[in-house]
Amino acid sequence: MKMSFRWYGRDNDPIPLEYIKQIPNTREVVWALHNKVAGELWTEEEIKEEVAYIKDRGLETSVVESVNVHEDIKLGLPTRDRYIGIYKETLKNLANNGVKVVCYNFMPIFDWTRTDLFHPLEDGTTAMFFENNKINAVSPQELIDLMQKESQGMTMPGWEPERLAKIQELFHAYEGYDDDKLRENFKYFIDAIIPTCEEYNIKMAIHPDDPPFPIFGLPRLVNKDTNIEKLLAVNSSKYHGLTFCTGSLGSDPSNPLVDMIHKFHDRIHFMHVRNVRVSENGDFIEVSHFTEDGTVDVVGVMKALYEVGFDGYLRPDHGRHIFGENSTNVRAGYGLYDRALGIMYLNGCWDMAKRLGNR
Ligand code: CS2
Ligand code: MN
Repeated sequence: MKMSFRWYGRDNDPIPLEYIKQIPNTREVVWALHNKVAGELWTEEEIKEEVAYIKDRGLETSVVESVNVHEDIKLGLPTRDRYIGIYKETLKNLANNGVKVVCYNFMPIFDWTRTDLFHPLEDGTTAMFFENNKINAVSPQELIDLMQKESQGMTMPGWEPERLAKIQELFHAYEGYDDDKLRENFKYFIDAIIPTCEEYNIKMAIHPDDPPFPIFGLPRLVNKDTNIEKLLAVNSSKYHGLTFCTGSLGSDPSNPLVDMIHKFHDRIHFMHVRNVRVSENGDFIEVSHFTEDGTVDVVGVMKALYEVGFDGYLRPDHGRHIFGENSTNVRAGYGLYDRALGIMYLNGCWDMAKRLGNR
């Protein structure tokens, strides 16, 4: 297991790399060129510069999250071939600079969605919250306004204003799309890029839909056991794999996370470990990594990973905002302290699993 920490880049993340280096067992920074919009080429020079900046500070750069997929590819428009060509070029450039794994998603229109980015928890901290009634009461445009207001002007990856400006057109374009149609377009994309991935030794790790149920009736591909099976079956190459996010998948408590790790482990290249607390009515809030704080069996997840011999990358996913962090000084879900505490908990679970062996 290789521990990692997501970082948004210099001038774009209040957390200095020097602090990340102080978190025990953490050698890898999960990075991206966050100024890039979907469909834009990441040039070798830009990649080299970012990689050198991180490496000069003593950290590694094996994982990128995310190279976003252009909407025309998801929609299967004739222009998709051009964007697929650019995507392959970006993958080559990343691989030539030592990148091993790319996390991405295939959700129509919206990336991750929450209704409240700084919701109070009973311990005096705040965390990201998803409330079904609130989602059901707003239009897509109102949701965008709400997310933008909540984030206090910090850009949120996957929520680029350029793309969201066209929200009505996009919804129109997806009319009549169901899961099968989206999966067909996914197959076209993955079949086209896998030869490049194999040749250059760079693995694709698709992130689950977040939340794992439909928003505004849009199709979903990566949300539960049976769908993940179907998704992996579209191309049998190991280079077509998963980011297994326990927070996203765990927001649907019917997902048997431990069993799923045993079932899909040879296709899991990247782990996001996060705990959530799901209420009876399906609302969920992101809590600390401590197992008892939420509904995700974090200890069971770490034990399962040890048992299957997981040697991929792992990061704590979102954390609470604690020790004075708030909407003015951190990116929602991506503060320093709770993710660092999370790492120490995950390190502890892993070490204990190792010590006990497969007992
Ligand atoms: C998610 C996403 O794991 C996360 O932080 O909330 O933002 C994720 O990074 C993307 O969907 C992956 O493409
Ligand atoms: Mn995640």
